[in-house]
Amino acid sequence: MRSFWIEFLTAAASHPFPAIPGDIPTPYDFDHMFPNVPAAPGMPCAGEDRSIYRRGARRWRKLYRVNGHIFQAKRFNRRAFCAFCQDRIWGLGRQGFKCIQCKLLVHKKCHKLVQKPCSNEHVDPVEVKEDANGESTLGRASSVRSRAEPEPLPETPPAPPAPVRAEDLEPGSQRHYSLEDFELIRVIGRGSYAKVLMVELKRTKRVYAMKVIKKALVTDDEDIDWVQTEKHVFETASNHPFLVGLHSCFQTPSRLFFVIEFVRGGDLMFHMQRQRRLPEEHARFYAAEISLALHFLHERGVIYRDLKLDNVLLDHEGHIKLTDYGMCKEGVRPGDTTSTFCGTPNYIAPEILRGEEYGFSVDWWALGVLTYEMLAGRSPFDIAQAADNPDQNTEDYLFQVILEKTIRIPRSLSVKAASVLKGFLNKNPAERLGCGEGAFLDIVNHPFFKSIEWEMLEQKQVVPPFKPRLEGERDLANFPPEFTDEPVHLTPDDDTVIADIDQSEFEGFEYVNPLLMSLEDCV
Ligand code: C58
Repeated sequence: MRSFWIEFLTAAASHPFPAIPGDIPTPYDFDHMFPNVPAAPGMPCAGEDRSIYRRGARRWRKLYRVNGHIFQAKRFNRRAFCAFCQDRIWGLGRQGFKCIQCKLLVHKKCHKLVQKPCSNEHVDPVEVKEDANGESTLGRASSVRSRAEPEPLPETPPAPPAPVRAEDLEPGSQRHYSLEDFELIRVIGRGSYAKVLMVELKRTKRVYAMKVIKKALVTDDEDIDWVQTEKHVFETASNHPFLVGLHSCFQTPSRLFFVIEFVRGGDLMFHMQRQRRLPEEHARFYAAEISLALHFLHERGVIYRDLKLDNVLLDHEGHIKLTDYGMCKEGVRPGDTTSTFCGTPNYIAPEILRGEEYGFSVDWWALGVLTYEMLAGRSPFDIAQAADNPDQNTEDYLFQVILEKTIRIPRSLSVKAASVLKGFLNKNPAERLGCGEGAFLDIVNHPFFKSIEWEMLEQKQVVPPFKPRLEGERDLANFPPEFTDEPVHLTPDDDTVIADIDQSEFEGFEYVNPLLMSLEDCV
């Protein structure tokens, strides 16, 4: 008999969506949203609703339990032999299973036949823990630093290779960047695997976002695949106006760095917190620009899988740009499907929850959730009223609601808006808007989008409905305030951790975007 567990990693919770109508915070009163003191650290304040916090995306991994073993699918680079049939484990993909406790290696096809019980079942049970955010986590999630924890001493940057200047190189060859080239300004975001900083390239004084990933967290084979995917998607995305582009990649012994073009106007979550809900005209504009970005990715075989308010950034004019390609799936052809259980709880499509194979449809579902949030000022699966009942405040309950509850559309919305929401939020992916025969044309031709001039929109020729107020290049007014006191430095490298990292896995990670390089030289 096969059973599987689903392990997941949590991200830091962050700032709340104002829960009370009319209670629109000004940029400066976030610290006073919940003026009372919680009964105990980590407990909610009176009136605090945990369902409204930002939640990070996660990748779940399936764990197969047989005879006390807890197997996880693995790809093996080196010689590995099956403990059951003694044959070599080889081939492409994740051909083998490894027990996370006793490290036993077997073929996927042999794992159910293993007779030998796990030798150290008692040692490392995968138990449910509560992390600092009150979110339940399993196993590996304990390696996730919570925001409440103070960071240790500043990092002395590892000795960089002798700096090479662009002028010293042969024409056509490019230098790589290193941590030394950047001034770290502040922390602007955090996910389950990554921390995102605002940085300045010292030479040009230009500002960038820098996504920092600890190698120790990505040493699993499937995680390394994911780093490659993120880089490929960045390369593709650099050609689209509504997707953030990559400036460069580099590494230190402990970390990987993605230097990303900086988008200054904050994210849609932050803007929604000020607006409460958006006029239909505004929501239509954002939903249409997002549709173009998703369609561009889909045409290139990429499922985005992490559309949410936090990942929709606004540029200085008010156009959108999607960020974070860490959840993307690449190499998907029309009709192809995948089955990884991943995403951010509130936006996960029913087909993923049902454990079905899925394709691009999951992104259109997430666009439905996001558009609903823009128009209604709350999630379609709002379980705010259930926040006091612990049984109804769990992820399982949220998933049950996504799977079963009929979505109620506020009567204040127009017929066309209600229709587009019902279209995207169809629980059957085969019937969902954007997923049928007509696919993208069905979205383009939907009455809700009638006033959109799609070609003009894609060329950024349509004036956005809202222009973020920005004083200067480094104006912080549009940024979520929750990271303001967080120290910006990186923790020092730990030699024992580094010793366990197989650096060959990250060979060739360095990259410089030739287009952005030449732009830089213009200044
Ligand atoms: C924004 N939600 S990738 C902060 N978080 C992030 N911002 C940007 N990229 C990423 N220009 C993130 C996160 C990623 C993965 C882990 C979770 C957080 C970004 C990229 C390019 C700006 C930001 C909110 C925000 C937007 C703009 C400035 C400051 C904060």
